[in-house]
Amino acid sequence: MVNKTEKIPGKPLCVAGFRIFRGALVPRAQSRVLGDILQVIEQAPLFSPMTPYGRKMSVRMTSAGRLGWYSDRSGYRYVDRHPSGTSWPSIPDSVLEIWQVFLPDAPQPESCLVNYYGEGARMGLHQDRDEGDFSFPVLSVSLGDDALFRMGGTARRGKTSSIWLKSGDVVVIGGAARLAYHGIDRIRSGSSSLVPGGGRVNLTLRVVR
Ligand code: MD3
Ligand code: FE
Repeated sequence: MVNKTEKIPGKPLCVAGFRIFRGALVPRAQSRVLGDILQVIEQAPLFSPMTPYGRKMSVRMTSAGRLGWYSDRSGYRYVDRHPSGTSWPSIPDSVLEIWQVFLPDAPQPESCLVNYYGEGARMGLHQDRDEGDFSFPVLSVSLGDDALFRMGGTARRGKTSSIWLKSGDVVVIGGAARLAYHGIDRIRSGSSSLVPGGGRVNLTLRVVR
């Protein structure tokens, strides 16, 4: 149910190691994965992390797997529990299957971050550097509304370029791109009817160590 055909967008993001597989998940697969993620959210409800600077993030989050990403006044980090005190639900098989197809030689992911973007939610330009090991790629799955994704290089002030990520797109980020600055500028609200109540769900699978 996963098409592993690489479709580089018209205006490619020219950073080595950034690979986008447009429409890798057919609609039936998108529904199955989303259904499994809605069950994760039932067990580990979405919350709005506080940045170390004391601002509430507009993206709501939760996680599956041994470790989940967390942030508060003490900083960004991976923790083994949801803020409620229970351990994170396990990563659904439908999600592990996608990792297996794209990264058959990598170890199993230890974390599946679930990002929910409602109307007006965004994610500022940042690097992902809270993991102990950057040698394995990160895999992202987009579900629901279109998102304007921006990516630069490894320097904060470098040039950036943008592409729209759509429901069913899979992105594999490795090599030089692993430490590139990136963010989500905005969501095209109402562009997809996949997520009940609207919005966008992004899954980010990682080997954390
Ligand atoms: C490029 N999430 O959770 S996923 C994040 O759509 C995050 O929710 C975005 O950035 C989202 O940290 C983007 C695609 C992605 C993930 C990791 C990357 C792109 C990346 C790491 C390095 C460079
Ligand atoms: Fe990120």
